Amino acid sequence: MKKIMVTGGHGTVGYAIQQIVSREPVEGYRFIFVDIGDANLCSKTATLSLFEKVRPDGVIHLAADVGGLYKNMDHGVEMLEKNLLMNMHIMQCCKEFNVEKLVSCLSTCIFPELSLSDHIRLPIDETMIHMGPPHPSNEGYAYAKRMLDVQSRYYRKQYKQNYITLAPTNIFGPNDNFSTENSHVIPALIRKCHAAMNNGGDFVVWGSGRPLRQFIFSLDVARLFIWAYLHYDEAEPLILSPDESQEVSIATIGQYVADAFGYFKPLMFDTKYSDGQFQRTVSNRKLMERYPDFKFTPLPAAVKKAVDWYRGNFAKARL
Ligand code: GFB
Repeated sequence: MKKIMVTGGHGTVGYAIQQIVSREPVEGYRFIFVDIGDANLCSKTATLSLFEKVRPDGVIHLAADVGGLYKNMDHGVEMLEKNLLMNMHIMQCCKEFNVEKLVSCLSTCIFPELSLSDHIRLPIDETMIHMGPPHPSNEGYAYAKRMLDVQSRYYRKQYKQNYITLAPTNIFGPNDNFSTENSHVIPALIRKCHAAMNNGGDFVVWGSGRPLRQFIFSLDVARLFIWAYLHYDEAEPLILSPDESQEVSIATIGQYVADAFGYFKPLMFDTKYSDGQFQRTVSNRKLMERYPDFKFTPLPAAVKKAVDWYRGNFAKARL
């Protein structure tokens, strides 16, 4: 039985992988979920000790200092430095312990900002990752993740390591980070709508609601990470996203959250908050070529699942 160590094992995607493999075991593999309680990956010593203890055959590296638009805008230094350190230590330890496969996690927010590059067009694809600067709102995080792509390819080329990278679009789902200030948009809206339902207040969406995003349900991401661990072995990143037709405005996703709660008052918009990047439409053509049978969870149903999880687990939700 081979051991796959999942870093960030109790985060949104780590939790989703736990849900999937507990119901649908992957033959020949055992999953070990670790988090900062097991080792602070910003420390090389702690990371080495973790690898000594677990001795994984494979690694799915999800651990990151991650957050939504407003955390990225206010904490660029930490998002850059902590992610560079964690990624460096994971790459080095995977080589030192002869790990047979490493799957690392990028993000679609790291691709070039359309208005800052003459070399890209929408929909963005995997070939464009370094063809211009990322959006200023999450530059620190984006450059740390871009180095993950570079480092992964260098280890493949120089040391013949089977390291791959996957680039999910905006993820949401059960056991998300629901904090008001640091979370991504959907968990933040879930928390705010829940509060509005309970205290009769307004359900306030930050910004204009006009920006566009493609969202992917965490359990879909989990299935795709497991599939990629077993079947994707290419150097180039692979975007994990529903196709362009599934792109929605922030106002629309806010309405999906309201509908899932049965909140019937009009959404309010607070435009003193930044909208961040307006649009970053990505193509999932390459994923569909590699995995044509994959079915994404329809967005309204996925939002309802996330809302239902929150309502049922409110007391233990990460706030
Ligand atoms: O998920 P999010 O915070 O980050 O979404 P990005 C930001 C968009 O949602 C902006 C609007 O247009 C916000 O104005 N929004 C509305 C809100 N209400 C809220 C709210 O209460 N909280 C938040 N956070 N947003 C992410 C990166 O960028 O892209 C992630 O931060 C990841 O790290 C992801 O890479 C793919 O979508 O702008």
